[in-house]
Amino acid sequence: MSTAGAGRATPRSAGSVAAYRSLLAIDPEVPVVTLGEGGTPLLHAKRLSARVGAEVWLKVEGANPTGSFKDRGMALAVSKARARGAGVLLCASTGNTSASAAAYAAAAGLRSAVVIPEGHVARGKLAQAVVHGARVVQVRANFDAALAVVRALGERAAVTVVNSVNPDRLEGQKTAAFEVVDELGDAPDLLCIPVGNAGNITAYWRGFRQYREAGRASLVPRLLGVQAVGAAPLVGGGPVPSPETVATAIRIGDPASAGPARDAVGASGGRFVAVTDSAILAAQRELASTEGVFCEPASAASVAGLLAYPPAAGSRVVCVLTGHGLKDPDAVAGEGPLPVVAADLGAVAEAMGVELD
Ligand code: AN7
Repeated sequence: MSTAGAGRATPRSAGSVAAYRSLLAIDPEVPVVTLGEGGTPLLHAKRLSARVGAEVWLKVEGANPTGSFKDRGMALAVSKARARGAGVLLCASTGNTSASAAAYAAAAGLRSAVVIPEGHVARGKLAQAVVHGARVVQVRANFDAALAVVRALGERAAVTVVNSVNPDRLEGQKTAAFEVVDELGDAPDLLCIPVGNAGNITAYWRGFRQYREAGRASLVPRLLGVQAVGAAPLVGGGPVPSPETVATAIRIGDPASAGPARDAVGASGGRFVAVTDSAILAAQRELASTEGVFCEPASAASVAGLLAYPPAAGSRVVCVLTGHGLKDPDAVAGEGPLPVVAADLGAVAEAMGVELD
């Protein structure tokens, strides 16, 4: 799979838009803004595979430049926005979109502003928005209210909204599905993916469909869309006014892409499921300690969903790990105090539990 402009014939650092340009809606003359997004690892999860009796792969989207999958869509959206003469990029965010928008705005020489729910954005993500020079506005409300304000601002002010209500975002995010198929040689049987605003699951579905229609894949996967129990509008059947979950990235009660996501999951023969916060944190810990992959809580929801709803024996499964664990170090505190001893051979050996001979 390496015809020019489709598949990774281009160098990795040229980014996902250049790699798949001929398959994406972007005019040939538009210069690409890139930080080298895409080309992320697809790792065979040996212990998880053995545990569920399937062939499980991890799509490690935390390896993107700002540490989440948002960079794929941001690269395309910011490229097109700059070409159209945009000045200020604006988004509402639970954290990762704001980090990505701020970084790509900086790379493009544009300004950015982000509206976030006060007190519910993980520390690493907030640091990214600040260091990349975004104007950060916190609102005393949740993400859904922040997005409503941003959409209204998009109508009334000279700003370009780069939330996934901007179709260029989902267009760029299709590249993750392309990569999965290019690497596995076909689409998997099942895709497990966390769902917040429901853009990414929609984008994967479009990508898989496009590849099957182009004859690059023989099937499309069933979609397992995973939400947190306290923020599960697509499982419960309606908006959740006060969503709550430790996975702050997906603390969303009224997903903007609910309609297309429902259509995608239905057409795939899949389903939406909800997992508890404790199952999310347990899955995060298990991935980190048995596979060596540290993802943020929202991302671990995909694996928690897989464990709660095991696939058919022997099926091929991809779990999308949407963001890096370092985004949210506070989510893994709560270990109790770690031992502190004198820098002394005997004391350290004893604290480690090893015998000296
Ligand atoms: C790590 O950054 O909505 O279902 O404002 O950061 O496409 O919304 C983040 C979402 C999953 C859910 N995993 O994806 C934002 C934001 C991580 C995320 C999701 C998000 P969508």
